[in-house]
Amino acid sequence: MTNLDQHLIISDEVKAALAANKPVVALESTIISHGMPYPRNVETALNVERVVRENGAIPATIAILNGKLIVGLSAEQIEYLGKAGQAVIKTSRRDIPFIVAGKKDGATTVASTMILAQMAGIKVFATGGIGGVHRDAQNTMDISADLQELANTSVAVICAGVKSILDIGLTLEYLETYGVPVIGYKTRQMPAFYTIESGFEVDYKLDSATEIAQSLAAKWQLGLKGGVVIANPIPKEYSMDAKEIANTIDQAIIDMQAQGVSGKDSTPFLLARIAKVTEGKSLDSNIQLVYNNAALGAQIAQQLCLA
Ligand code: PSU
Ligand code: MN
Repeated sequence: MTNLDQHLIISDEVKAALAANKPVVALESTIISHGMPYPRNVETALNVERVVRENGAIPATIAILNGKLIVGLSAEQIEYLGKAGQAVIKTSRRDIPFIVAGKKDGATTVASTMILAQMAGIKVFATGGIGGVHRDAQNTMDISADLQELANTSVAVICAGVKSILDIGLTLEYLETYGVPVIGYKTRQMPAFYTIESGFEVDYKLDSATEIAQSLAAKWQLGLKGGVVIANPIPKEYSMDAKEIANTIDQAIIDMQAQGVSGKDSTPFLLARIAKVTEGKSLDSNIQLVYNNAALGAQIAQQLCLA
């Protein structure tokens, strides 16, 4: 057994798919434990897997359980994580060694899901939103480790853009500095998660999964390592009113500061607060955009197998 093999468990289904060059889509688990309340988180996670299958790929939900890096969770394991919720440790790159050595449970963020996906040989990962440069980062230095992972780890991440709990402009600048391409799927604008438009432009507008897969293949064939952000706007029928969500987010950030919440607790706090204030409307939108990303992820993964 290699050093890695003693820690990494890939489900039989995912292993067989990868060996046969069949499309696989990685899915994260912090969105389950910290991003949504139980039981809708579990229901959503299982539906996301179904959407990936319906679109022709094999889902691989990723987490750390009892210190093992698991790629391809079972439905029971998803239920367990969803029920445990915030009791499970939100695990980014720097947390991984402690969760493994301590045989603990860890919900993987975008950053750590990318790391585990790469270990398993998965190149496409679908989620809701990525972390980024937080508002007021010039004072707090709060910049998600997701961005450094995108700079270094060769996995494509399909998301609905960047939520305006973050500074969207600074997040795009950071990605540019680190050479991370940002593709808009059928759009020239960086979407803002709950809404289709943010006022910021993306680098490239591509209109098909085939073109996106060809660009990914070209990047990695050239040895240009690192991730790619594929920004897929929320479907119009589920998008929220831009003013309403902007006001809600502004107020949520004020509440967060008043309560002294910071660091890795910021994102989960803001997501829960926004869902509460919008009476679940934001949660409905959030769930729908994840399904939309899962479908596109599966299509890109398929095309990448052919590229
Ligand atoms: N954004 C969302 N939903 C989420 C997250 C971000 O809309 O669930 C989670 C993801 O797992 C992401 C993490 O990787 O939060 C970023 O946290 P931080 O900003 O602490 O790096
Ligand atoms: Mn942070």
